[in-house]
Amino acid sequence: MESPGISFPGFFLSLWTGKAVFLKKIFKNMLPKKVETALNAQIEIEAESSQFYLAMASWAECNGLPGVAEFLYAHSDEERMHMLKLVKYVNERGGHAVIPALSQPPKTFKDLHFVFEKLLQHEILVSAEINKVVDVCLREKDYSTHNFMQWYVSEQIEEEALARTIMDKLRMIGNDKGGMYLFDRDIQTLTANTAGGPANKA
Ligand code: OFO
Repeated sequence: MESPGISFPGFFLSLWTGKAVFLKKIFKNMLPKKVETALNAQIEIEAESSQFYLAMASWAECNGLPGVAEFLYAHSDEERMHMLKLVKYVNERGGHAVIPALSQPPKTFKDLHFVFEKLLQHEILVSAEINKVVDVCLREKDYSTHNFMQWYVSEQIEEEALARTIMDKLRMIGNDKGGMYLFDRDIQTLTANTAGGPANKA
């Protein structure tokens, strides 16, 4: 009488098929190469942003603007957190997050208007770069990363809006020294608000 169940070769065949399916699942879930490259480029951009805002913070601190300095130090920390979030995501998905070399940011800035004008321009540029990453995700059909990147899309909308609000305030103040003093004091409220914002809830 034949023993019930699976034969010896059949057993190995099913084992191999199971393994193949398992491996296929793992590779299917791995980061597509083009997405990995795009995310590594974004890691560099976030790191450069952090460095750029750190240079602005240091300049503000050396120029009697402690409130602005505090705001920019916090903003620099946020950008570093954005970079780390990407680093961890790339590695978790089986890619390799590359930690980039950074270029020297400017040491001095003409004035506060110039600082925030640059900050707004930089945020607009970052938003465009994030959209490029989202575009690569869609082309590569990587819906997990597409989903992950939506956090950055929302974050950029908030950051651009904040930079525009600050620019509006500065335009109203013009070169009025008293106004500038109050601005430096009030921006600390913005620091407190952004510190509890979505960037730090991630
Ligand atoms: Fe990374 O959030 Fe702006 O740049």
